Amino acid sequence: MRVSTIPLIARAEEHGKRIAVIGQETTFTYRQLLDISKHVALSLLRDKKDLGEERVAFLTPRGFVYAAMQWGVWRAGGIAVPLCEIYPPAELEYVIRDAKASIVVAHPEFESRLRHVTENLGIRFLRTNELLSSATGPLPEIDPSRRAMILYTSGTTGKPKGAVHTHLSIQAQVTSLIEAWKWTPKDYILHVLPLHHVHGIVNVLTCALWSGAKCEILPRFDAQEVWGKIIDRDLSLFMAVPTIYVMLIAAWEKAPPDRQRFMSEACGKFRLMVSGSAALPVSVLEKWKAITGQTLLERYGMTEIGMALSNPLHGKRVPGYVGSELPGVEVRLVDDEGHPVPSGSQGEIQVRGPTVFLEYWQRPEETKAAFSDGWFQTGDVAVEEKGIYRILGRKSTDIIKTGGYKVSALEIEEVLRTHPAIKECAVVGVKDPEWGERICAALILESGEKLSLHALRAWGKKRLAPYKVPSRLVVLKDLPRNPLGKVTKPSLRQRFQSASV
Ligand code: MLC
Ligand code: AMP
Repeated sequence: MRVSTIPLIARAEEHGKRIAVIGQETTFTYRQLLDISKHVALSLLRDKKDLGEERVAFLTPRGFVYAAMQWGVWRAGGIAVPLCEIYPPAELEYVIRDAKASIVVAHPEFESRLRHVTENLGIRFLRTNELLSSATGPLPEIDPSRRAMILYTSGTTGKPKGAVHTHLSIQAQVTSLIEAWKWTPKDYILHVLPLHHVHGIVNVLTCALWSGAKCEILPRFDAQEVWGKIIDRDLSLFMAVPTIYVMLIAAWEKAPPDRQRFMSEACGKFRLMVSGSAALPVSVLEKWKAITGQTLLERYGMTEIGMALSNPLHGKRVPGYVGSELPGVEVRLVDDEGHPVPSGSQGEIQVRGPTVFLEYWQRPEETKAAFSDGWFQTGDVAVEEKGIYRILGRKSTDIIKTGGYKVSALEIEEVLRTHPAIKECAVVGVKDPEWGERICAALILESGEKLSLHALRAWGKKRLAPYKVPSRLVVLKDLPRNPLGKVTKPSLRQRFQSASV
């Protein structure tokens, strides 16, 4: 009997007995993933035939339950809204409200963070363990052009926006990467990334599950544990952000020589190691190669478009470059007037093709403004020579990439301004060898007030995800401004960089 028209899920039937997900203590086959996600779907549906794109927000530890939840929501006809396990309640509430979720599911570990939000909003609340029990019944047929997932992403205006992907756009992203990087059922990947962003969800988890491969998911990144897995397991693939490679290098450097040799030799079994989500410094690529013998493959992508550019699987990977167009993806560079620039000139990266998202959730104006003649405007600036692209930076100084997370300076400033001691503030991202960029805040305080970095961070962590909270602080009498009164962020950034503040 046909149970699903979502190709990812239909394919899993072929892999029944194979191991799909390895969690902390347990191993799950594709058959178990199919059966348990069906129970999830039926429990979500209750008496309904189809959730009809209702939003189901869920918060689970990273692992099998996450995959079962995501597939369960999809099989019930819902839109999956994965929540971030390190968000404080205020940020969780924003996402649940903005997505207009009708169901919130939490692992018991996270129940206390979500209960009061759902009670206040009158939303149906479920614990993951209530969804895993056996149930039978038919599931709806799902047209793959339907909305599948909303991922929240920061932009140049205010609060994060929900980027909507359909089953088809996710499928296009997955099949493009599988073709480019030659995934097979023999692959075994170690998953160390958060599961509310495209890198962890699509590039690692969904590519693995589409391929019939094995995905071992760690509940959080820990450099020692990852080295342990690299040594113990028969892994073939690894994907991470540059900060993770920096942390793995630091752990290698701290290890005694005997252990270092062991660690290095264990890396010989990988057929591919990928870096992305932020610029990979050439020094990190070189150090990693010296330690492991592996030349990292750097690629470029974004929540709204999936992956767009990649160095080759076979052939020369050029340090400092992000390669060329992935299968099915069209890329062009345009000048400030929107005209394509000749090879060798810099321009904004624009992307077109089936991997591109559908819309910003319930923001038609912002969706319209994000496209130009059908091309998505990334806001990233690059140069192309002989078909190979190099990222030069971003058009906006208000977008910060820290530890691979995209953060809006404006969003942080908005929160900082609610602190009773802060009169005015400006937030910038400053180049940092570990985090790529570090979030730095310049503050003007109300008269007579004092504020230490420690106190600001403790206050900030109650309102913002930890990676959004400034980790450097300076108190000034005035913020640098241009003649129109606008804070000159490049000069502020320069002052932090040269430590003159
Ligand atoms: C955490 N800390 C930071 C920080 N993040 N300090 C400065 N800058 C940051 N960005 C601090 C914490 O506050 C804490 O300090 C200490 O570091 C440890 O925190 P942690 O949460 O335990 O950190 P850790 O788990 O080590 O996190 C590092 C990381 C994580 C690199 C594993 O940032 C991560 O998972 N990044 C991946 C993000 C990602 O997947 N992006 C993909 C987006 S999709 P204290 O003192 O406060 O306790 C995308 C598209 C594409 O970009 O192309 O892929
Ligand atoms: P996000 O919005 O979180 O999906 O982050 C996407 C952004 O990450 C892009 O717009 C780029 O600015 C950045 N990015 C991703 N990959 C790379 C890369 N290889 N080099 C430089 N920047 C990158």
